[in-house]
Amino acid sequence: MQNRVVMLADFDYFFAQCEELRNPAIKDKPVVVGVYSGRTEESGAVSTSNYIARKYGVKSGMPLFMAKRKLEGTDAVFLPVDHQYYEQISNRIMQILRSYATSFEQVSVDEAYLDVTGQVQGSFENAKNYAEKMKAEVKSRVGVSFSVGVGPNKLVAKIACESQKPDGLTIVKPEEAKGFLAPLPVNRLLGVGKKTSAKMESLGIKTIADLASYDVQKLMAVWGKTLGVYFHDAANAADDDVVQEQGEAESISRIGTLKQDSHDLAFILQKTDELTEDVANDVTERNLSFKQVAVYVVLADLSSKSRSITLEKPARDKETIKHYVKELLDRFLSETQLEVRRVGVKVSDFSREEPSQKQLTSFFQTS
Ligand code: DCP
Ligand code: CA
Ligand code: CA
Repeated sequence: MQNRVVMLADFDYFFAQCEELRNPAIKDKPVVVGVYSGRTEESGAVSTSNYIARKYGVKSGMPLFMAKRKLEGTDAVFLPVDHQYYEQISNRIMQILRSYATSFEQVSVDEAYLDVTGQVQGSFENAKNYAEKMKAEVKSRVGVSFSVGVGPNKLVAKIACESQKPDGLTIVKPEEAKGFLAPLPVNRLLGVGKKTSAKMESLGIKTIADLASYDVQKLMAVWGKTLGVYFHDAANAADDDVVQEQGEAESISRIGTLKQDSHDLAFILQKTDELTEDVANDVTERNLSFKQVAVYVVLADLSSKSRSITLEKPARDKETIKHYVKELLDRFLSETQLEVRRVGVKVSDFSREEPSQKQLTSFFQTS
């Protein structure tokens, strides 16, 4: 297999950093974001906290009353989670990160893998500059910092990223990967939880180096073929899991309101052309092709209608969208006297060249 350059980006103290973003006045104080269960004012758990609060011993998952106790006498700020807002910020960052990668895989609200092999010509020296540029762009455009791990595969990138936070950039070259993992405890590997690491310890396996040199046949005898081989490979820094988008969006759309209600095709097309630009950019960034184009119309009486067309073969360009949007709108306007108030453009029925290899990591995602 070709030498890959894979990155993991993980946003720093994410929910708390989002709160600092909209209220910079709290930046120098301990900030704790929590889920309030609502029973009493005190009950609930810490989602996350900024690094100032962490110095006092606050941790994710800790009961809020305990965090309050640890921060007694400070000017700590406690805030309830606002998932919608964090998702908005996350989407803006993800969109920028996506443009840096050949393939992109968002794994959670604050984490994504990027395959940048082509962009950096397989060079880990180039990858450093590239990651710095990416971090700087997100910082200046969104205002959020994140940590990056760079490695020859997802497994190494992830552990590299965890090793230096916040605002970290850790690069592990292919020839360094095994040595980098060697001294770490086995529970740093995805899929090695409390039970497994206890079992491993009873076999004399504590570090990843212990696991790497353990007889793979014996591992298979204990954990079965799939897991046994996985543990062996992972400990040896081997992972050929590809970076690929999960749960692809079913459609991409934009909607907007006309400056004034209108029945004039040319006037309405000015708006839909603008919307099409955005839709087409998203399509390009996600490396998709679509087979369906639709327009959505809200009329002056506030009734809404949509019209769609299925293409004979997949398309990916802006002009195709514009062409069919015009055709659909033209036909639609001939069927009604009412003026149009809002319009939307949507493409769907996506396809993309995708490797169909079953992912080992999805095996663990439920645990
Ligand atoms: N989260 C949560 N409850 C947890 C752990 C995390 O609600 N027990 C939420 C809040 C975090 C977000 O998920 O901001 C991302 O989790 P991370 O584990 O990446 O932690 P942070 O981003 O907060 O901190 P770090 O800087 O260590 O990545
Ligand atoms: Ca994070
Ligand atoms: Ca994370």
